[in-house]
Amino acid sequence: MAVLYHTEQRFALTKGLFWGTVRFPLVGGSGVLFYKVRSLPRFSCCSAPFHKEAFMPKLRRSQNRSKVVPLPLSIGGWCLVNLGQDPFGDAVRAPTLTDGLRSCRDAVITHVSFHDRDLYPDDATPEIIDEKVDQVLRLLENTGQQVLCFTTNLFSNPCFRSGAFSSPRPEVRQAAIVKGCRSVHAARRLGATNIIFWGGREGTEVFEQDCGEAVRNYMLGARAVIVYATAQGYQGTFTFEPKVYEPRFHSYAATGAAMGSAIREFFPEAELAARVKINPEYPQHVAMLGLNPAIELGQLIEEDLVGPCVHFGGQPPCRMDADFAPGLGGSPTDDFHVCKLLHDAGYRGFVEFDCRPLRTSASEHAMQLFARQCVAYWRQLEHKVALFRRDPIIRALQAEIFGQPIAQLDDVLAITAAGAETDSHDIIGAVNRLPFSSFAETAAIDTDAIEAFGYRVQQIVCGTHREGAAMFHGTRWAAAHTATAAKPVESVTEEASN
Ligand code: GLO
Ligand code: MG
Ligand code: MG
Repeated sequence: MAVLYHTEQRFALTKGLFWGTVRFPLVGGSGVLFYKVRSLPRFSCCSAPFHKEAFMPKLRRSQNRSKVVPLPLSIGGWCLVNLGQDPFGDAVRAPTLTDGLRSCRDAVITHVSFHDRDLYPDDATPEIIDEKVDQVLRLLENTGQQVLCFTTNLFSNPCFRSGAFSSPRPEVRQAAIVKGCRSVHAARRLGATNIIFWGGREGTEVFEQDCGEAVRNYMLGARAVIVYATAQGYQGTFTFEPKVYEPRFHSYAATGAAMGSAIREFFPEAELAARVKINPEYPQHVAMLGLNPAIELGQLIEEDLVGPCVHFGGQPPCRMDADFAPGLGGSPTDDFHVCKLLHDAGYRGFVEFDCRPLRTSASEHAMQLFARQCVAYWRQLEHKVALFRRDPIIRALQAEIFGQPIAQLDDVLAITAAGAETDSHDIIGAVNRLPFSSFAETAAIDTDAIEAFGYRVQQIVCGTHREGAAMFHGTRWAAAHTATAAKPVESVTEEASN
């Protein structure tokens, strides 16, 4: 019979309020849990309610012109104490959490996240956990920062070498659930408002098990922790953090889309679906496979799958997870589009830096400069989003790229979005009313503005937008160029203009 702690009985007498109320199927055995999960209501395309309003946005987000309000910032506590070791070389620095937190506070990173293992050993007793949590709370009181996320390390302990929630061995899956459930207490005490599940070991090299069953076990294991946390009164949110590979060579539910699909399948209840989301890591976790973060993020936002934080850093494409400081190794244009997508969607969650100084930075000053770079780079991106929104050339280009709405097309989309219950005559009639004349006429539409848009975005990202405006002279966007030259674009973010 699995128990959360061997000392639970004794501990329940002294701290009955928290530990004494553990009445989860996990404690009594896995059979009950499995039965309950199997009898979940299933989602299906046919039976799920279809709200057409949700699919018919009134406003094109990409033309959002509102003021850019800087997003709040957080950092992984594990990044601050990174020793710079790698599989081939030893530690090169010994930064303290206190110094790291101070550097971040000075750079105005107001929040920090922790793994259980960052604070206490995997086999820590409840007394030791409380002691360590108290220490961290005192430290944070001094630096004035708050905890954003708590996360269970299910990848370092050798017991998780065959996977954690998805391991083929039930003993290992049980250990993962116990460790995840133990984290709930620390998460609550630290005031973490989100719990992250990063499945570093949830994968395979030789396909020793059915990959579908592995995903099911992964999700049901995490679900056990989530339902347990809720039963314990935890009111925060939960996020899964997908990563295309590494440390396993093939990871389960490895992309935002795969993870989103798994979340819908295994968290079908509205109350859970509203609290179980994704915290993507951009660009690292997608660019390491050559995928584009903006493509993934756009879809996750559209499907309301982005949780209360997004991990951020720097990544050369098609390389192992680099976790460089933001701006190093990757594409500033892709980073700009990530920032723009979040702001266009009105995202108010945190940008959490999950990255670290290079191994060549071995002095005690490294962390300070690194923290400043994280903040400065993100604020620069926000500044550029503000410039983009106010840029008259961009406006002229967008007007052409998007053209004018076609009322009959909107009718077809509204009627078909309403689902199969709509009268078939209405559907057929609406399609027949489309004012389509010929493919040749459609092909004659001028789309030159699309490439020009790419040039202008590149100028804004590189900071050459003022002189670059001259390049548009003589084009049909020249009037916009004149306006730009006459009236310099102002910064609209407070931080950005500092
Ligand atoms: C590794 C991940 C990892 C997670 C962390 C939080 O590539 O990014 O750092 O973000 O464990 O769960
Ligand atoms: Mg990562
Ligand atoms: Mg991460």
